[in-house]
Amino acid sequence: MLRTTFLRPALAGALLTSVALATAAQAAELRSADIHPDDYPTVMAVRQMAETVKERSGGKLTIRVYSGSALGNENDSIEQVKLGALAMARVSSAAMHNICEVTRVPSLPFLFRSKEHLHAVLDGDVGTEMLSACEKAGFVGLAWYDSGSRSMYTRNKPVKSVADTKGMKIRVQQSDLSVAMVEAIGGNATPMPMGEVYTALKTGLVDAAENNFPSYESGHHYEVAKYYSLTEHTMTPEILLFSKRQWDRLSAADQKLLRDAARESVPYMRKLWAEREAKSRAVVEKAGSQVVEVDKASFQAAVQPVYKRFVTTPQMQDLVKRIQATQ
Ligand code: GTR
Repeated sequence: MLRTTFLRPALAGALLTSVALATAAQAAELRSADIHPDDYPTVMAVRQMAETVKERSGGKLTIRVYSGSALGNENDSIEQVKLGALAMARVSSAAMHNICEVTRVPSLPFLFRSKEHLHAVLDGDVGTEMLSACEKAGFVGLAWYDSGSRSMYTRNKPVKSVADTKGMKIRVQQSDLSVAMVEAIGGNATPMPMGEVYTALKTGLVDAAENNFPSYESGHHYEVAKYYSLTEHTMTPEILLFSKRQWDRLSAADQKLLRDAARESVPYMRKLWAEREAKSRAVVEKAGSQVVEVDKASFQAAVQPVYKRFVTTPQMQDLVKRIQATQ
């Protein structure tokens, strides 16, 4: 039985409604959360997956996507997925770092040489192994989605080399690895959810943040931090998670259908992502953001200790080696 007492009243209501509907119509509505708005590639890709699932199941299985943080921030969604109150969540894999340590691997700084290298890894055995690594923690990984490269952006002065980040207050995702990366470049890391970053930058609670072009643009961070420095320090991918509790109640045929539909949404997502990256960059530049070239080698040298500290198990060491050897 689900412990709905853990949930907010609205959420518990939605859950009961969907359970009731499922019983009435002998159909199951799966709910999926995303913090991004409707026109963001992650949301559009899961909606496409939903169409595939609906069509192939003859309407028996449906997925309703709640975008724009309607079900809370990423940590809230992850918690609900773990409890089985929510079927799916598309989150940054960084939001899983402290829950399932293997997910730290694809966030290691300067690990991927290019987008092609990232895709080769995520589409191969290493990607599959990392996707399935969180089952014990309660999460079935359905797909990796693109998130480009994350770069540093600042309010007051452009960052050109690692000397410039010394002493800066820098917002990071809520992950020990992200905190350590910023500390390694001399910054003071301030972890917080994405929804608080705009105000933190605007009020000067932080001097800087880091993200890809689409999130820098869609979160309006460019309005309050106009120097975007191409540090490209990590290529942390997005991950589509399914609740293990709900998964175990599905038939093998439905599980296969969901896995296939998720996998098939990946090429569509990548196409949307490439378009959105270019579009977002154009939007922010038009609005006055300065895109700055940096001394990347200085950042790369500074973050090396992070590998030793966070690549802690034989499995993670093996994954890193295989990633580095992937052509
Ligand atoms: C974005 C990612 C979000 C969120 C955000 C953040 O790139 O798509 O899921 O994790 O970064 O920095 O919090």
